Amino acid sequence: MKNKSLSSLRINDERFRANFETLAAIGATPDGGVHRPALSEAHLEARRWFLEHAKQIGLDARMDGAGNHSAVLLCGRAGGPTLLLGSHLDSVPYGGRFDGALGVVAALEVLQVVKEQGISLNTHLEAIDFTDEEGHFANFVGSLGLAGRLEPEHIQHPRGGRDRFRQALCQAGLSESSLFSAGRDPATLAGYLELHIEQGIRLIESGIQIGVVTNIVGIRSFKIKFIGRADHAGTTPMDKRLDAAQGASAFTLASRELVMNEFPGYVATVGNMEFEPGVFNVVPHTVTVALEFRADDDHKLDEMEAALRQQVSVAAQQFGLESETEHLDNTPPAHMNDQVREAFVNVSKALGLKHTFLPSGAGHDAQCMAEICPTGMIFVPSVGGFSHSAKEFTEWEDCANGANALLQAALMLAR
Ligand code: HGY
Ligand code: MN
Ligand code: MN
Repeated sequence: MKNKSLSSLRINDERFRANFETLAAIGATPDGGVHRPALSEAHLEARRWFLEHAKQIGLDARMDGAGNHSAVLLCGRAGGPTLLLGSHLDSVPYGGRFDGALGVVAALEVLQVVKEQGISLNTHLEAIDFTDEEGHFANFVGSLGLAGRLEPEHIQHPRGGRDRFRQALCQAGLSESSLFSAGRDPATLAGYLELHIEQGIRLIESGIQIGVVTNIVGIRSFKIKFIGRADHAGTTPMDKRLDAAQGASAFTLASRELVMNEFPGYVATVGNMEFEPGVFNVVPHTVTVALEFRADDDHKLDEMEAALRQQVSVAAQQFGLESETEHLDNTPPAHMNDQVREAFVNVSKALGLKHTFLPSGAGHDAQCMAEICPTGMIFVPSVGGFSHSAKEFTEWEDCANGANALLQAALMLAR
């Protein structure tokens, strides 16, 4: 096929939508969202769907040692590198149907179009679904594994505990050691492209269809224990308590003030607190706080970490508590590749779609892939900016625009 006719190629919108709906039914919640935490039964079912669908459309379906699921189309020159397209099929608990899933279904659709047209390219194409993008156990375990950047410390303290992680891996046909076998030789990779919903309001408010991502935030996460003493909730006077709940709460409130005043534009979140023993009539002896914070440069992350650690000490001291801080994850910020960005800009123009440049405040597998190959992302508008909730919604026309931009960018970079 000539370059000119390649540029007129489009995805099959009806088929793309039908596949998206089939997938959204797996782990569906009554409010229109999905509940597919990594390696849960619903997630494994979604992944079975991926493999079966890939086989049905004549792609070579595979799983690597980190559990990443791939569908490969050998459309490139013999021995040529592979251009990866994808995202993730896991969701946050009770999340939305678009986050991750859109990019995976779009990647499969792109490969199907290229296959049915019998197009020969310079590089092969591979649709990929990364494992645990949402960090149910360990942030980006699949893409870190593939990038050869997974270190033992990443899986030392999985969220939910190591036993549960090992058990979940085993159920998925994986093991802790297999995770380290997924590394790919960067020389075999032509790049990585990801279509995703914006998860914010910038595109929808400005009426722009495509956001070309410039960079992705770095994310650090910690578990912080405030440790006091269990006491009777009825007989221990307020001033005689070593109440872990007070320290955890003081820290939570202080972290907001700290970030708003000293790190404007950046974010810190206390996403969970576990109380021990966690009953009405006992002063809690321990509260474990789940903290993560984000910034677009490592130096800023260092400064935030130091300031937040200081706040932990202050809050603990205020209530006579001990504290322990355990470092869980550190995903560095990443820049998207200039050439890939340019390709997305050019295809947006050619498709008559308005585009703008946006940084990503959400984390993505693309930030791990950016360490080893030319990587880029595009966003499509999120109605109301909602995400990580069942209210997540993107107009279908925008999903289709994004998939066409992905198709055209893939063709541009792969030929
Ligand atoms: O947490 C994130 O930013 C992403 O959605 N995984
Ligand atoms: Mn997400
Ligand atoms: Mn996502």
